[in-house]
Amino acid sequence: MKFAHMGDCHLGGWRHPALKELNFLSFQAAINKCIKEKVEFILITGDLFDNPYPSIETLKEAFQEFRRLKEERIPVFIIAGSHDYSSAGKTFLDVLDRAGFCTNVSNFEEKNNTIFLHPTLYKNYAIYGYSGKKSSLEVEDLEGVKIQDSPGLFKILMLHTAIRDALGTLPIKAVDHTKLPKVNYLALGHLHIFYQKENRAYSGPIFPNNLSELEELKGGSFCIYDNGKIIREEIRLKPLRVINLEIKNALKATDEIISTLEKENLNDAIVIVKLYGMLEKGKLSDIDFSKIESFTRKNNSYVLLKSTSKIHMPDSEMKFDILDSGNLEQEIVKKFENTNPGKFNSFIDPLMKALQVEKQDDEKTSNFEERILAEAGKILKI
Ligand SMILES: [Mn+2]
Repeated sequence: MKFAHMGDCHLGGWRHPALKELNFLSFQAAINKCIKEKVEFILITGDLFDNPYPSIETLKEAFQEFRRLKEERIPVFIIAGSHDYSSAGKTFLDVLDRAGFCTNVSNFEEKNNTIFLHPTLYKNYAIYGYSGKKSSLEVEDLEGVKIQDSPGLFKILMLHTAIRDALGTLPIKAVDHTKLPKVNYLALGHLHIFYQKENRAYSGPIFPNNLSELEELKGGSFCIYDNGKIIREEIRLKPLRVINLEIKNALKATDEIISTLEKENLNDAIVIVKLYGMLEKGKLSDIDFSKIESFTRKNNSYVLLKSTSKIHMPDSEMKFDILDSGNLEQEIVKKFENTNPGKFNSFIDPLMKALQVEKQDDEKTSNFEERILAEAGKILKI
């Protein structure tokens, strides 16, 4: 009895091409491991794709991996997550399902306000699933959920949701796992953590989905269930170097950052430069990031990521370099943040970036709206 459980693959996630690639390579590494371990099947607990309308490029890569699994005769059982399920109920997973590359196991009926799950049977397994929804709407659905019994079979329940036990006191809507139907294995997705207790587990994401996750998790993971044991498989394809540096003088910062980086082995690494502090001299635009980037590139780093959101200007009387319009936006936001401190300020920059995306030529307005809303929702964590 040996199967794999992965989820939150978020294929097509990340704007930066190098990280988008690493996200995919991590998925590929997980598939390689599953083939090598000769698992009987793979469970994917939602968020295979980062959005309900993946790009052609993302689809090509994903199909190629599903094809390898099909050739190896390793079936895939899947549910949609909060990211790959549109509010219109459409999901690209149904295309994969119809093409015979996976089975969407979210099969249920509603009777007197109760969700009743039907199993997908495979060998001596009964696999039940219920997809995640936007805004954690699935949490209410799952209250009182029932399953159609499958006597004598090993029962697996796949959910894309938050369970209270894994969250602690975080004020997020969550399911009480003790009220869920009793099964042999509860395969969870949605929370980007690795959690394992008794017969239930979150696999963790295949690859971290943003900068803070990357720092926290350092890489991706999934699980292999092997005769009652849940084994965590870590996926770390690149080393991570995080530089935290206080900057007071922006005019000297470029050299300071480079001399700090000189002490690190940057070879093939994901390099994160995090700057913080109150600027006493110069302004953010005095830091020459292209010089820093060419330094890291010369030292063969895989990618350079920078975070400057914790750099502050001393007063609101800032001089704007009107000619540099990209910088102007940033300076205005900084000025606003300095005079209006608040916990929502950290959303400004990512929201501005997210709302800059353009509608694609053949994309319907409603799809585009949904994509924008999903992106904004992700940033606002709603
Ligand atoms: Mn996710």
